[in-house]
Amino acid sequence: VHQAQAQRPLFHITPDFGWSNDPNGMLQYNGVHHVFFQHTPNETVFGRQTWAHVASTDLVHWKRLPTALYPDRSYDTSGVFSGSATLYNGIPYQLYTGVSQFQELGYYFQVQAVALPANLSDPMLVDWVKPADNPIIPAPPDGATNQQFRDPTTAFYQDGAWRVAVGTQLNCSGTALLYSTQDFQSYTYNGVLASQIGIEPNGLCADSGLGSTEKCNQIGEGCRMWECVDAVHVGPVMAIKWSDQVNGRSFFSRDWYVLSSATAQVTSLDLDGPEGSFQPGVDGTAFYSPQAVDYGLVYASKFWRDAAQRQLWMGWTFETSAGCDQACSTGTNFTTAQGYQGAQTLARLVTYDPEIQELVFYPTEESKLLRSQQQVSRLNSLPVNEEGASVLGPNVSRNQHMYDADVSFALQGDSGAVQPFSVGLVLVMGVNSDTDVTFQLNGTATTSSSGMTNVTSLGVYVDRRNAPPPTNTTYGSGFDGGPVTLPEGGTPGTNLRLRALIDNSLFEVFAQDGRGRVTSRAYSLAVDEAWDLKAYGSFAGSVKVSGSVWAMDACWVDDLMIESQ
Ligand code: DQQ
Repeated sequence: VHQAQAQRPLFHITPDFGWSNDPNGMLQYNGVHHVFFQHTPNETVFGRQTWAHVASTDLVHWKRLPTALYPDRSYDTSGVFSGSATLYNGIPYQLYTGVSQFQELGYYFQVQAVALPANLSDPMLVDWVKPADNPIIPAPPDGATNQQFRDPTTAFYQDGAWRVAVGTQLNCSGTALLYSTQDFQSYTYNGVLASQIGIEPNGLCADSGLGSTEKCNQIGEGCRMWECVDAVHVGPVMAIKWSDQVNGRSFFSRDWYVLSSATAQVTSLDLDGPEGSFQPGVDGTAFYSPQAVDYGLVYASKFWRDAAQRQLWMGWTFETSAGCDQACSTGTNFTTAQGYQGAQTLARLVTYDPEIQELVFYPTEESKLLRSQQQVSRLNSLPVNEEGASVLGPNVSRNQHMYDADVSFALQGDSGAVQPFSVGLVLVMGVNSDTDVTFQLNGTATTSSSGMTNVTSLGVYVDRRNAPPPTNTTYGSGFDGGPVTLPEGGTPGTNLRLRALIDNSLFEVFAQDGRGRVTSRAYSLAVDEAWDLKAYGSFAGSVKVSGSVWAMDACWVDDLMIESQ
């Protein structure tokens, strides 16, 4: 087994073989959760896209199903691109983007189409049909073109009609177009729902809290396209989310969102108003600064609701392996040996946190079902220092590097002192220490004898100094990370909490129950017994660690236990 294959993530959704990207069309139907994703089945680079299909009864154990959508119509012959599911009168409608004429035009000609289940009594929804009146939205409004017109959202009911947003480029700016429909067959253009203009008066780089200007400089100026837009209600707020494509390069960018309050949301869809578009703000406060959905390698994410009306979210986490300077869309020896590209994050629950006026994203409760019987260790007041202390018990099988580490750091120190601190987990990935990965929280704390009482700033950083075979080059220079907002004057005795879901080469790291999140990939030069996970802390005083670490199971199952309806 090639080292690349040995480090394939096993509890995240990946394709058996081939290229994968955006999650599509998620829905729960008759008790079964469905996830589709962009897939080129016959090669490990981006090609003629299909919709791959997996299903689950618990949102974490998945069964592979046959490809759901193929490029087999004149309007989608070059690929079936991203889209979203809506349950309307109990029927799942998959709105998606059909692309064609790639050979002739040199670009993907984009229209919006629909697919429906062939058999509504099949809980697996294996077969899909494309009605004869496709494409349902053949052309964008004036000013936009079929070259940049894609990724319809889940429909939401507002002001007496179903509304669907579609991403485009207008006046060189990323834009979400709004459509209404009464019957899911004919669609009326309503106007601009949201646009980069107005949301980023000072430019995204200035407002993003990206942490470093490095990526902003790479992005530079240039026309923008909003891919994979979403418009969702989360508790009292409405969120507009977009995937920011700059100069045709999706992959240096991130997924961003802005919020509006519930009252502003009604105005936002009052398209006869002077602006005629979404005005971000919370409780009357202008809230222009876009927030990152995840500070790591996540793109083209999507929100959906399950039958219990939970707001859920999942995103594509792409490769940065083996010398690729972006998502390896052209492939390398490494990605060929790996046999696949791209994975999906775990499903995350999305809530609105009024204290910090941000969305919080955290793995669903079901993620705990992946914890195996083997609880690797239960930590209680393990004192740690800058050297770090192993959090893995003595009898741990280290053949597979799949763990869920949920660890709290209690800072001890002088009463009232203001101190910089850093705490974290270090993943020692092999004998070559250059491949270590660090999950780290930094900040400043005012402490008392009872522990931390005030955190003024906090960051999550993943150090992914990558040295994958065969190039032996280092990918990335330091950190992916961003701020974790804690309110001024944190609760006395609050611990810093870090949860690291480690799946061979894929890491999802959460700080303070989802207020901060970073997803990253890294490969080890040597997959061997030297692997370890250590907690460390650097602080004037000391740090005590508590929590638990579990070994994790793989997500793949051959059969789903379906309760008869
Ligand atoms: N990927 C899809 C498009 C989308 C882009 C094609 C985002 O629909 O705009 O695979 O990664």
